[in-house]
Amino acid sequence: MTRDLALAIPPALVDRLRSARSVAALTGAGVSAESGVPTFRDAQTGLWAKFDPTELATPSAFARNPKFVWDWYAWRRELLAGARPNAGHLALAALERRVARFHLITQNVDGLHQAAGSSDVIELHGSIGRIRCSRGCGTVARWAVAQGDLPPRCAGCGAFLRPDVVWFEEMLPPDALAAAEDAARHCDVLLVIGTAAEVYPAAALPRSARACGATVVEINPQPTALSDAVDHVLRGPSGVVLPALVAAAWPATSLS
Ligand code: BV8
Ligand code: ZN
Repeated sequence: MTRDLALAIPPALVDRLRSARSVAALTGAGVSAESGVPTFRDAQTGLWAKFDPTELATPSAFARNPKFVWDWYAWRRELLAGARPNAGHLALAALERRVARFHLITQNVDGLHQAAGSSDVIELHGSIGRIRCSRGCGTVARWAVAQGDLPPRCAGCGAFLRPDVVWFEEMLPPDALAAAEDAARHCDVLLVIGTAAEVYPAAALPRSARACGATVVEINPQPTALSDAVDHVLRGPSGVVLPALVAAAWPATSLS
């Protein structure tokens, strides 16, 4: 599979990647699918099957029922507890070691890029591994399984603690968004991996990169809202395509 896939990668793309001084990657839920982490569009299971994630991940859902939303994130954390970085995550960590300037921009809150060895990952939508004060008094901490009434209270001001993620209708962290926009505008190649490209402002990054002259590559087994606005489409699972792409550009690269 990988060998004939390596063949299927356009030589022009391999040359462009190998000669690139600055490479960026934008990832979505699909890059973690092969680690057993359900994507946002995969049907939720169990208690959550009836709920649309985009309705649960909102300030109004938390205001309406803080414990319900807290439990949803606790459930996702349990799912994540057994998840390990897959070959796609590892290939991106190897790519970082191969190019002069590399920026990894993720919409994922699962921390699997960091677990794969990628450094200074730009977390556009926060991390499920952290909690913070819902009133914003400044308290931020590592997630810990909490006893007693849920959600636990902030030691600083007594407000509820919440996951340190960006909910719909909430602004992204300004420094992360600025770093992502800068990386997109100054890269030679942008890899767009495992995202349906429907959530903004993240979904606007590929078009601004292309408008600034970058070669934009979509890696996704399915067509997306972006497919007709990129230079190359590699249709396949990222855990297979990314190792093949890195191996095609740098044959001697160890991916582990
Ligand atoms: C904001 C954290 C200002 C929480 C998340 C412009 C136009 C339209 C709407 C808007 C707009 N600007 C703003 C909006 C509103 C909204 C938005 O974009 N809505 C969408 C739904 C239309 N944006 C916001 O609210 C943002 N904030 O704009 O603030 C504001 C303020 C008030 C009012 C308005 C605006 C905040 C957005 C961030 C929300 N938080 N996550 C949590 O995780 O719990 S978003 C969350 O959903 C993820 O982080 C990710 O961004 C998104 C899921 O998308 P994907 O990652 O693409 O995943 P998905 O499941 O959809 O698709 C998976 C893909 O993988 C598929 O393509 C599949 O084919 C592929 N795949 C599957 N297997 C594999 C694979 N690929 C490769 N390999 C495989 N093996
Ligand atoms: Zn507080």
